[in-house]
Amino acid sequence: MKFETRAIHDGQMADSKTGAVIIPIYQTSTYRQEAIGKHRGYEYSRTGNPTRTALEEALASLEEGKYGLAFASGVAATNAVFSLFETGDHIVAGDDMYGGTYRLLERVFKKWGVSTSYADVDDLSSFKKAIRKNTKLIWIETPTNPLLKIIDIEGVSEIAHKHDIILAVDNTFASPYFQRPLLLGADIVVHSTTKYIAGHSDIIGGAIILKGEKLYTELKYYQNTAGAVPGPWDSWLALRGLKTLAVRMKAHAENALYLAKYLSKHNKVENVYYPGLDSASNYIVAKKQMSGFSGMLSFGLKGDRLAVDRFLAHLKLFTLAESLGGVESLISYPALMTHASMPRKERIKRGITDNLIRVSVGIENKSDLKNDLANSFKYV
Ligand code: P1T
Repeated sequence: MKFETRAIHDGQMADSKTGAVIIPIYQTSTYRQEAIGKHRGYEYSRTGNPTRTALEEALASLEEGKYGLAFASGVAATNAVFSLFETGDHIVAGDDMYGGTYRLLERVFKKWGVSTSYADVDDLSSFKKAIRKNTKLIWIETPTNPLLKIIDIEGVSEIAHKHDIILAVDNTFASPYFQRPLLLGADIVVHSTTKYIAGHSDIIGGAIILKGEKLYTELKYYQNTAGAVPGPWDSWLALRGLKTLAVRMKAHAENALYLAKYLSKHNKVENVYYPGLDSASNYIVAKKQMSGFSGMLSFGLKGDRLAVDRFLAHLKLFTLAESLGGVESLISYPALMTHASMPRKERIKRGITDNLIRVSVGIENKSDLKNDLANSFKYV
């Protein structure tokens, strides 16, 4: 079956007892056992819950994996992956990534003796150069947050596997509709399901999708042991969002390309970051590994922080907020929002400048969106 069909049906068969077409919200913490250890596959909802199972199976299918694991947040899923390692182990990560992932590596795992080196995401060979004898994981996001850089997944996978290193890809920005890293050589896919998967800015959630049984067994054990699982209500909302992922992603991408083109011609815009512009430095790789360019873009405003404030203050449709991937358009200021945990020097070095604005393009009418931006530019 094709993606659109699987998003609606996989893992989501009609309820065998009642015929309910939609998987119920199994709002229960525990399950009756007929005798000690004799149960129907569920004992306790931290370990497993049927609504969560449906979400895990649907995600595994859409990412072309064999196994899915749902978590209470994207960060909880990321934390589970990093927890595979121990003191003395080393991680190589791309140098453009969600600030919260950077914070987890630098403020939590570092003090436990798991160190990280950052590779230049624009230069494949820098991943190879960053590898040490004790490197166990390469971690990348693509497209990256917030600069929308594209990393060649197949290229990094070749480097990782030559050195017996696990490759994990955070696929949050692309969603499985536009990119399936497991088919490109990744061992682990991570999502913040808070974003495009759930799609309506109403839950916090995360997921890991895998193709190999060994990693699945380890991470499933960790999921139950550490316990950062989503409740059935949030699992159900993520599943409900998932059903329309394909139609939403097409609309997000169409609107984002339209706005990226508009912004690149605007005299108050210094530069635009959107992988779908054929002028983008990473367009060729993006075209090779993605079937569309998703709904995220960033741009540098000509001017200083005050100009940014004036621009943001006059927007009516775009809401100033963290997060992304919902049907409504959001706008954010990475320097003091998503990447506030990164020291300024480090942030500037990575290109997250004081005039950078990030846009999560929603699925409203694209002319309305453009007009809202056009009006605000008048005040810059
Ligand atoms: O917020 P949470 O569900 O825990 O997901 C963390 C996360 C993981 N990976 C990527 C690529 C992300 O962008 C995020 C969260 N990002 C935001 C909240 C944001 O506004 O960028």
